[in-house]
Amino acid sequence: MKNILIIGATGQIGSELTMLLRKRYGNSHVVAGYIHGAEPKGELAESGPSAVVDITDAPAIADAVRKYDIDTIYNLAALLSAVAEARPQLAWKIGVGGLYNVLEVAREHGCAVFTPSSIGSFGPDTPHDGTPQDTIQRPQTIYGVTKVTGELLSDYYARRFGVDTRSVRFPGLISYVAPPGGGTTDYAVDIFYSAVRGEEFRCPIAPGTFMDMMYMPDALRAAILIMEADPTRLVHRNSFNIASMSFDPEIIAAKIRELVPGFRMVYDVDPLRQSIAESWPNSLDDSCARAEWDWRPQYDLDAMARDMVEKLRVKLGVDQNSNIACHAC
Ligand code: AKB
Repeated sequence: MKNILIIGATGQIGSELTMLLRKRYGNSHVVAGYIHGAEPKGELAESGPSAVVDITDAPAIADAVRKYDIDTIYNLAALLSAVAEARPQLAWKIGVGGLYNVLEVAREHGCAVFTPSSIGSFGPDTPHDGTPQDTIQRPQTIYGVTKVTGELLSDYYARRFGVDTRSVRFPGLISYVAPPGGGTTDYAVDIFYSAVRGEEFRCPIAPGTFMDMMYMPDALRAAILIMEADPTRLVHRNSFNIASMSFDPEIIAAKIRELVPGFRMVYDVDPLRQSIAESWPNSLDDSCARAEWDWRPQYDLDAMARDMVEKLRVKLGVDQNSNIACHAC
């Protein structure tokens, strides 16, 4: 990777991945692509180049690729699972039409492409425990349909045109820098904000509903590692199961209570998110990623929860002992 374009650079993953890639490859070599209304701010805006790149606008992608001599594209544009159900046509336009635009530009300009897939690419017929790398993928959400299509289309471009496409299936991502917005797994982020603010958390997912989750530093490492992996070792490309932890709301609430005594959670189950969660795996088998590009997570539930609480206390200006916003600090 010499010059990198990130499409969706101001989102939950993009805002952190852009900064990490700038540290690794040099600020001027990583272009933050964004859409109007989601402009980069602060360090993200000041530390390197940025460009308006709407994934539904193929000429705009090609212009940025030419202007910055791009050889690698991180395609992070997507509507997450719950919002995608409210706007299925837009989800397809961005998830599949957008990916097609990226792949065509990559084919013409010789770029490598990373496009995340998701645990959402699986469905109710998939084995739910230890979900294998290669298994049934019959999702019932438009989000999942776009993700499976994206996996197939990316593999097609690799086989047919030699485009270097690679991907991982992200679990729910837990982070404190930018909010996720619109996913089924968002509760695992929101619960930390409520706990650190000293508020009761209304959980939209029912007890006993397990999903794979991952702390953002591991997800970012995976996205970089897979793109730097030796291609001769890759049996798979689009897309690799990766995993680090799996929990239900009871387990994460109990873990948070160890760090924030007195934390309260009640259930207010959202039928849409609950039905999506039930159709997804409980836990993935990531042995192919481990074997083909040495994937290993660094954060388990305990390490993730400790870091999240610590970082959010600083971000929200909350006193560690009282868990009350401390405006004098
Ligand atoms: C979502 O919940 O939609 C995403 C995902 C697991 O892909 N976080």
